[in-house]
Amino acid sequence: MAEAILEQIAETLMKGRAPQLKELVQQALDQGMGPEQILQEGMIAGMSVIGGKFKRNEVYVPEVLIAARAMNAGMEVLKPALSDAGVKAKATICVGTVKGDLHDIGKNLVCMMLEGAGYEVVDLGVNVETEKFIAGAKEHQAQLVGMSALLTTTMGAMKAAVDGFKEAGLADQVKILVGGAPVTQSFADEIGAHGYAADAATAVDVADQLLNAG
Ligand code: B1M
Repeated sequence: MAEAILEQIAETLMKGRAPQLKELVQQALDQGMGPEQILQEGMIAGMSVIGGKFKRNEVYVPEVLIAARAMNAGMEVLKPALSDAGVKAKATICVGTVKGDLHDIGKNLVCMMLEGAGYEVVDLGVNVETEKFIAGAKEHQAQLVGMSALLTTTMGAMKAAVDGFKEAGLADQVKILVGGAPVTQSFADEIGAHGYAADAATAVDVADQLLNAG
């Protein structure tokens, strides 16, 4: 019985059916199911399937965006129950596109996948200066900061931001994850970022590894 509704929640999320998902989440809560179980075994399970398919090019950006929108709709219903139950996010992550760069589609996708995996995500927006990354990480006590760059010309701003964290003495406390079309693992290593992810689904895996939050 419990398995059936959790499976339905995962399936409905994968299909991106937001209103139906809200109803199912409410139904599961009404049946007395714990909000964490609904989140982990229903919604996050569905989002993980979408993430895996996205990595294997079996689904594309629109499908992920639609599933993420459904996830957000389901979360509206689930959030009050989660906070009543004292369920905490896995960790807090600040994400932004670096200074000089206005591309935000990939960054938004990364935010959605991280949220879908149970992280509290603070979206710092685009054209984010080093100081704003640092202030954001401090204000929200983020354990990880994600930086996105889509232009070869803004990769330097990514290096400057990573250097800024080192200079501020935060490099040991706050892990830095970088990504974006021109960014590579070797560039990430060169600038001293802790992690690199080629796509939004891998960003979740790398965040889990860096934060031991799998
Ligand atoms: Co821009 N643009 N653009 N653009 N644009 C590119 C990036 C470009 C490759 C196009 C081209 O010439 N072929 C080129 C860059 C060339 C280069 O530097 N090598 C380019 C250029 C030159 C420019 C302008 C300079 C053009 C001009 O004005 N002369 C200008 C710059 C503006 C600025 O930022 N200062 C500009 C402007 C724009 C628009 C405003 C028109 C628009 C952006 C709209 C928006 O984002 N709201 C735009 C778009 C849409 C693109 C393309 C077509 C698509 C980018 C995109 O959203 N892809 C792009 C060409 C292309 O990629 N085909 C291009 C989809 C998205 C899901 O993928 O962002 O790569 P992506 O994200 C992926 C991964 O990279 C990864 O995960 C995501 C999902 O799997 N990822 C991360 C991303 N961030 C991550 C962070 C992580 C981990 C993974 O950890 C934190």
